[in-house]
Amino acid sequence: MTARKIFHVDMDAFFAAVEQLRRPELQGKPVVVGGDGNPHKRGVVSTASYEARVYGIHSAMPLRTAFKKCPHAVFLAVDFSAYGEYSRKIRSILREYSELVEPMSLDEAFLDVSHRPEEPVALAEEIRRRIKAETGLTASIGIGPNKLLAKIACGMRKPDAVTEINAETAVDQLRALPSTVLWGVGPKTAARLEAALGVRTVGDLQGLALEVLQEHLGPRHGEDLYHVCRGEDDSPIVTEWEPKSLSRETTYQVDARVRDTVIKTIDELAADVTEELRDDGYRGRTVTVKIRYRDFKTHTRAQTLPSPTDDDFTIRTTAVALLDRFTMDRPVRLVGVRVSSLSRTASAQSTPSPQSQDSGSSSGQEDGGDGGDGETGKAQSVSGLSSE
Ligand code: TTP
Ligand code: MG
Ligand code: MG
Repeated sequence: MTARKIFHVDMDAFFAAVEQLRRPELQGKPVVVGGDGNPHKRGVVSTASYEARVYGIHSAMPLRTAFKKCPHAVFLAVDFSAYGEYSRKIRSILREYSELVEPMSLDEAFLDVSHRPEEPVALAEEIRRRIKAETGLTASIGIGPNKLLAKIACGMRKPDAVTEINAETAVDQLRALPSTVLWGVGPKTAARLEAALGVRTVGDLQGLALEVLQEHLGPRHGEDLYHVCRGEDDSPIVTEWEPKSLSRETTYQVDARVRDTVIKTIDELAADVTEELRDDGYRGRTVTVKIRYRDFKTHTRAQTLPSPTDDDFTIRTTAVALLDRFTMDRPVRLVGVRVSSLSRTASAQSTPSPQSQDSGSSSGQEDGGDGGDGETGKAQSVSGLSSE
């Protein structure tokens, strides 16, 4: 297997950073986000700004404890919808750099950038710059040959940093870290390993024989940890990709002979498909146009875009441009537009079923006519692409 390049992107003090962005007067101040924002009521800290962390406040701490540690901190209620909006923006930026994005939580994702030509640190810096420019928020990125090391690297230096662990030096770079940075070493396992074997660091684990680990943790977990403490991990990026398509087609009442009529239809169908794509929470990468001629011969032409999109203008112009790759030597009976290679945008909540949709109904368009919204009956703007 060729070496992989994996990024782990994690936003800095995410909920608190969004709050500080929305209320600039909170910048530079200790901000604690949790519960309904009342530190005298029950509830725990979701997160604290780095200014509040100085006082020892951290996630999962009771709000009352946080208040004792820093009474002058600003306490705010959790506002998931605001954080979700930023999360979606960030994911769409990440998807511009790779199709292989695995979201882990609202503020965190793995990204496989093995195919990218850029030097990884420079690429990570570019992504951070993009996130900062387009959201106002800072992110930290860990780089590694696998998910495990990318995630550990990300946690090593925060906030606002890029950290790389490479395969050759991983064993050394991990040595001094506490054993809990590893997958499969939660507080309970860590306590057990420390009590039984005096293990505190990853280096301590690296010094143990496979059999010793298996004896204490069981055959499976013991073997996993034997590899994990050496930075070995071959788990794949699990994406949200679904190989489906969305399409619309329309059959003319009277076969179309005029090129501009077909252009107008393609544009309207593309607009409809794009609208549906957005409503269902998808982006598409491949645009296909289908033409059925009067003699029922059916041809398709497709164009794959550099990255998935739900941009109305891009999809419509791509579809219309595909008409140049057909010979318009016969009257056209049916026109279809399909967008495929779909990826889910983070905003999608429900599970729609975007199968190929062919309404089969007729549009009522006629050659040279300017009416006809296609079978959906929606009046889409045509942005000057229709006849004259
Ligand atoms: P984290 O990425 O763990 O933390 P963070 O982004 O606040 O800070 P940093 O990454 O710079 O260390 O979690 C992301 C968000 O998830 C966090 O802003 C709030 C929420 N969260 C909770 O609600 N409860 C928790 O226990 C944790 C850890 C996070
Ligand atoms: Mg974070
Ligand atoms: Mg996180």
